Parts: sequence; C-alpha cells; structure tokens
Amino acid sequence: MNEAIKSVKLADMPDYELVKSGTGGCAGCPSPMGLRIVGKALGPNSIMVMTPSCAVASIGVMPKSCYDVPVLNVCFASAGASAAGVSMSLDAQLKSGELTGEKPTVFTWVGDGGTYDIGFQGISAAAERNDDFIHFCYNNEAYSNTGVQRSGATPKYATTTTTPAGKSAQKKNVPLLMLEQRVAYVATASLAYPQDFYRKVMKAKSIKGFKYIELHAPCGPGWKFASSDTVTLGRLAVKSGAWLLWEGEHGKLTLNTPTKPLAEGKMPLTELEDYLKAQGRFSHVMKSPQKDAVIDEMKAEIRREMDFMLGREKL
Ligand SMILES: Cc1ncc(C[n+]2csc(CCOP(=O)(O)OP(=O)(O)O)c2C)c(N)n1
Ligand SMILES: [Mg+2]
Repeated sequence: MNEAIKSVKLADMPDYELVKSGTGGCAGCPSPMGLRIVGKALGPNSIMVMTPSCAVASIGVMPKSCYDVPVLNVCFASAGASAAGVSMSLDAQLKSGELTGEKPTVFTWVGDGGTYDIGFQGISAAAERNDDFIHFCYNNEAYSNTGVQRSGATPKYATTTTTPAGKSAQKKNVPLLMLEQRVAYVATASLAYPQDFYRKVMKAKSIKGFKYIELHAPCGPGWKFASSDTVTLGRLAVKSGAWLLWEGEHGKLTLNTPTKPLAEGKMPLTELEDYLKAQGRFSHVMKSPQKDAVIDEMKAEIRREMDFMLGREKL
C-alpha cells in the first residue's frame, strides 16, 4: 500500500471544482457530490469518459457542460475500450513528443447499470489488460436515469419499477470480482466518508495500471428518501454493514474503518432496520407479516459477507 497518502481534512482539500454550477442533477444527487471529491483529488489535468446515465443527462446542453474537464460520452458497452484508447493515445503522444508534461489522468464515471451489466465485458477486459485509467462506478443501485429499473447492483428485496414486489435475486459484487482479477488497485467508498474517498482517489492516481473505485451513491428519487438525506443514507449503509469499505492492491485486501471494527465486533452495528426504514424502496418489507424473517435473512447475508471479507483479508 502507498502509505504516503494519508487522510486529508475536508477543509484542506483543494478549492478546485470539477462540477460547475448548472448541473441538471436532482437536488441531493450523489453523482455531482462524488465528482466534486474526484476533481479535488485528480485536479484539472484529467479526461473523463462517461456512458449514458444521470451524470450524462445532467451535463447541460451542448456546447455548454457543467464539467470542467474534457468529456468523452460513449455508448454503454465501450467505456473500458474508450478509456483504454484515450490513455494509450496519450502515452503515444508523450512518447512522440506531441504532448509534454504530466500525463492527464484518464478516468471513467459510469453508473452501476453501465458497470455491472451493460458495459461489464469491456471494463473486465481493460482490467485484465491492466490499462492505465481509473474506472469509477457510482453505484446508486438502479438504472436511475431511465426511471429506476433494477440492475445487477440492486439489493435483494428492493423495489424498482421492474421489481415492484421487491427484487428476488441477490446483488452481484463487482468490486470483489475486481479484487480477484488482482487489478492494480480496487476500493469501495461512500459519500458519507469523503476523506476516505479522497484518499482512495489520490492513491489510485499514484498507481499506474487499472484502478477500480466503487462509490456507494444513495439516490433519493430511486430509493425514495428526502433529497437532504443522501449522506445520512450513505452513513447508515456503512454503519449497518449493508455497504463495506475496503481496498485492495494486486489481490491483497485491507478492510477500512469503520467496516473493520464493525465486522470484528469491536464497534456495535447500527440496526439494519434503521437503514431500511429510512427509504421507501423497502417499505413493503417493513409492512410485511414476514418482516422479521426477511430482516434476519438480510442480517445473515451481511454477517456472511463480513466473515468472508475478514477471512479473505488474512490471505
Ligand atoms: C445500449 C443501451 N441500452 C439502454 C440505454 C438506455 N439507458 C440510458 S441511461 C440508462 C440507465 C443507466 O443506469 P446506470 O448506469 O446505473 O446510471 P444511472 O442512470 O443510475 O445514473 C439506460 C438503461 C442506452 N442508452 N443504451
Ligand atoms: Mg445507477
């Protein structure tokens, strides 16, 4: 691990703003909130690759853009290939002398639909080739932009417009797949822990090769909570164990605070019910006669994942 990159206080982060005024995102949207931190860590010498998503739909009307860096907006399947191409072209230009100075940081900003489902093969292939860019998945656990359809990242029992009675399948775990692909760097992050997220972006910037960072991104309209509660939902997810914070380099896993003390039982978990009842997409569970059994099943799944990650950390 690159120990030189320590936690930075919010007040000590650079003033640079990647997201300008005029974003068309909903109030409380996690995407611009996350991108602001990304911009502070990466700075203006960056190039962003995006696929269809809320982050693209809220960019503004051409020729205006709310993003301060060059943006390449590509189709879903090609985020991995496009970012790899941009990065390789910059390498070639630096080699030929056409470009001088520091190589711009190439990064993608893609939703969970674009990462887990539609663009997965291109991202997995870039990871396997160890192409030099950061893939960010901002995971709002649904296809929010098109009206909140379920994705591979939607948790079991959550309602979406395509799972009106609650999703019946377990969610995928793409960060874990990336860990087992032994990519140069992989991390999970949360909007409620911006210093942890900033440090992880700084670390990814310092490493050459393929980096994957997944940001848990609570979506008010999709999950049905008030726009002022985005960070509260993010914090409840981490404290209840519904979202785990960890990072890995070349397959070596480290659990981060507070996930590690929570998993080890050194800190009490927040009741999962507090997380579930703070959002409308689980309201059918809270009203169901099977409520206790469903919540017990969810808690057992969290325990299983925590135990798995504690064991995996020792490898
Ligand atoms: C190949 C293809 N299929 C479907 C669409 C329609 N579409 C546009 S945005 C979107 C949802 C994307 O979901 P996600 O990547 O999670 O981003 P979010 O909307 O949640 O920000 C879909 C399905 C498309 N543009 N291209
Ligand atoms: Mg999404």
